[in-house]
Amino acid sequence: MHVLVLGGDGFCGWPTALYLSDRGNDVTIIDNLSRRAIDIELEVESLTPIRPLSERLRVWKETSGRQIEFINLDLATEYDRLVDVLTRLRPDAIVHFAEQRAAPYSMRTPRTKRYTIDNNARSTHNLLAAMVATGTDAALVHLGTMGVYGYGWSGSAPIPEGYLTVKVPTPDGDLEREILHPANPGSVYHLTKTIDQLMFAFYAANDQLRITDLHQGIVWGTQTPQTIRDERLVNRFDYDGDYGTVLNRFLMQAAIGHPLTVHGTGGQTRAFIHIRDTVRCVEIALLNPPAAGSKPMVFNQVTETYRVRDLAKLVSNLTGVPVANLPNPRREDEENDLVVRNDRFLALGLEPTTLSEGLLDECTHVAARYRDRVDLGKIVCRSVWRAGMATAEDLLTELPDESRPVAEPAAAN
Ligand code: NAD
Ligand code: USQ
Repeated sequence: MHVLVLGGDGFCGWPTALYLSDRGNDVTIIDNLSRRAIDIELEVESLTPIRPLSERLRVWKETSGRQIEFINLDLATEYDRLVDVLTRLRPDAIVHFAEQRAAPYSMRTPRTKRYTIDNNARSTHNLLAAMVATGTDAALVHLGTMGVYGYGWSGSAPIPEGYLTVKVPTPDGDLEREILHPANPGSVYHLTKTIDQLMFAFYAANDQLRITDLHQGIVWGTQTPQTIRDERLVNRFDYDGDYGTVLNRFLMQAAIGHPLTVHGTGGQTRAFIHIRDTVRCVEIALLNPPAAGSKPMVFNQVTETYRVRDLAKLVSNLTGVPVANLPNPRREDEENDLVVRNDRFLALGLEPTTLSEGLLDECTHVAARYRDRVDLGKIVCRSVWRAGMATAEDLLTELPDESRPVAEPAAAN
């Protein structure tokens, strides 16, 4: 199969491109390297030393014998070039990771809010319009988010995979309808994913595009069997206050003896998946596309749910690093339940990697190994959701003295 991996230089896209290449597919990465540019803007680097993309691709060819092509293209602004690429390559499948994906970055300033909407909505729409214009009948797999459902909307009722059956009262009795689950985004970034959903529904109905939307939870972990083959293939590991996701941040913090930065009570329950399972799920979705004319197929791409404070406790017990409860810079419920259906992936053969298997390995082999690269000034989240909420400075001064970073990193025990 010829697969285009849009956003193939990113945290999820890079290991997916390698995995699909390793499985015998012809892979072309399309990326505008904007994520690397945002690192420069935020003056932060991945905890793991990621190599330039040309070097990554050269090393992959040396270690696997397989070639991955790269096209530097901005999906949001270079529509005509995208049309040319689709016309020339005639892909069998397209995986779409290419969006600005950090909620805190999307809430940072009016500029980053606008950039996130412009980049994400235009990228997705350009892709759909270009597929129709070029008659590209590829299976399209998009990386969406669990955050489209919101948290706590349905209490302890399980979140279905994308659609909800509702009853509409009429004078002749109730009509049963299946509708997209109501959207309840918690950030401008999450809002873009709810806009994507509507575009997918429209293009699947109007143009018979075959679309799968993966509502993925928070990805943790770093390496896959492919990225671990050579240090120059290492995957990125974001730890900063904007791009670092919660569990990877706790692992990095434990490795340097920084108190674990729990926002608020830590009662927020979220869904998680290991990066190794992300790449497998994408392949499963590619191999099981919906039929032309069907509505977009939605999979909940999650394997476990945890409360943030329970994750912190788990990491703290493993490493001896204390937990610090900071004022929550976000606007979110202090406590929520989250029960998620993920029957589809399990039925199609996914065998999940659980926290209990992978956590110690990540602590010792990744976070501890690269701890000298941490910039302490980048750890606390600086983006706040509304004017008047605790500022970065407030957050920093709230950190109790006894919880400040220690010189000696804690060893995993
Ligand atoms: P990432 O930022 O590491 O990678 C995204 C890649 O897309 C980057 O390499 C970036 O340069 C590229 N890109 C962005 N805009 C582009 C454009 N206009 N044109 C071309 N390339 C562009 O993000 P990630 O963590 O790999 O996430 C990938 C996808 O998965 C995102 O859509 C994200 O919303 C989704 N997702 C991620 C997580 C997670 O925990 N990381 C969880 C759920 C869903
Ligand atoms: N949190 C802390 N301490 C921290 C960092 C985060 O308590 O140091 C809390 C946050 O307040 C939030 C939760 O942990 O309640 C999750 O935050 P996160 O940054 O790990 O995840 P989120 O902002 O939701 O975004 C990430 C990815 C995004 C993806 C989403 C999946 O960046 O691309 O869509 O996870 S989901 O959360 O399921 O919507």
